[in-house]
Amino acid sequence: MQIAKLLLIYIVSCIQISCAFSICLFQVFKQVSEMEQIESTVVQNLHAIEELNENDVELSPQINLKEPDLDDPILKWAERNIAEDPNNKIELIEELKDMIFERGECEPHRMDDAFLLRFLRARHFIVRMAHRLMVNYYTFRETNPTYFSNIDYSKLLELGEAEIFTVPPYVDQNGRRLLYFRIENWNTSQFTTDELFQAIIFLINAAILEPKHQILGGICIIDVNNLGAGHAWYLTPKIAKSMVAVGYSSLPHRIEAVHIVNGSKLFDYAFGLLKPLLPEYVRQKIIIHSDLDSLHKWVLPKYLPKRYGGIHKDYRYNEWLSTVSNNEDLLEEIESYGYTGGKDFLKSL
Ligand SMILES: *[C@@H]1O[C@H](CO)[C@@H](O)[C@H](O)[C@H]1NC(C)=O
Ligand SMILES: CC(=O)N[C@H]1CO[C@H](CO)[C@@H](O)[C@@H]1O
Repeated sequence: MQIAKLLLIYIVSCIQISCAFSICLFQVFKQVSEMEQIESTVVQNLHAIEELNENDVELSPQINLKEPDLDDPILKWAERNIAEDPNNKIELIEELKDMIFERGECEPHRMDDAFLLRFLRARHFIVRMAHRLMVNYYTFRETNPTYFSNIDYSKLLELGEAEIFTVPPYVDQNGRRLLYFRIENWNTSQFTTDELFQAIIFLINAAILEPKHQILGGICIIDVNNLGAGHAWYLTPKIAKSMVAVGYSSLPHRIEAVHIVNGSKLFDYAFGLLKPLLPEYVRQKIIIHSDLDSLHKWVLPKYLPKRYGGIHKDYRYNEWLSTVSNNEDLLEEIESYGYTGGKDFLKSL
């Protein structure tokens, strides 16, 4: 009986994952087909990162809101990889502004250069696509107010303590911010999916304030250890859609690679079904590691926690947030996102 029940749960969860993924894929396809052409450069991007070595990029837990100096090698990298050209940057920002007014599809809460630049950087300075991203961004905010407002900050802290998401205070060998997601730590009766999204969006919003992060993009490491039917129940089409929105289509950032560790049969099965359908550029960004050596080819052990064969302790994101919370400009920015009380929350850390 017990076995039959388990089997049933297993099958149902497989089906649910498949459904959710298909819908998810449909969304990805819609938004990504266009992305595909330009993102072929991103694939090279992943290889081109050797261009930067650790000597070029300093390690820093702080969020540096200043634009890189003109002689910073990161700007050369930006020119080659995301088409950021100091000679036409201002022009493109103006073009984006004009497009926002002309089309009237969104009403940005701010229109300053620094803000618009985030969208341009996330879309390789293709104005039309940066505009699309901006429309998506505001639509996402409007349709999912629970992800952005009425945040219970004590829950955000608890979630950090539970180490479901982690942002360590170091960056990887290429200067990229790392985000860890450990599914096994998610007790579904402790945190709702809304709370998970609130936390991840808050973290991304803080990270993307940094010009270096806007340029280089981030790295995501997903540990699917003990991924179970209990979690799979929550992977509804709405959640899948939100995952795509957060990961690709509706926030002004780029995820340069998603590393999956600790895969299971359940995960392999769901992913194997869908992999052939994934657009090339998304597929190339998702790397499933069967062992740690494989992960180390992408993220050097020097920039990993001990649990993944690295050298660092497990940090909580609370520690990272408390490091960045002494930055007044950053606090103002957080407030400007509409995070009421966000400033006091960060200050209290
Ligand atoms: C999950 O959270 C609930 C509610 O907070 C708690 O009662 C339960 O013991 C937790 N389960 C585990 C495995 O930690
Ligand atoms: C291959 C891999 O990443 N294995 C890890 C799976 O999860 C456990 C517990 O977190 C680790 O100890 C393993 O190294």
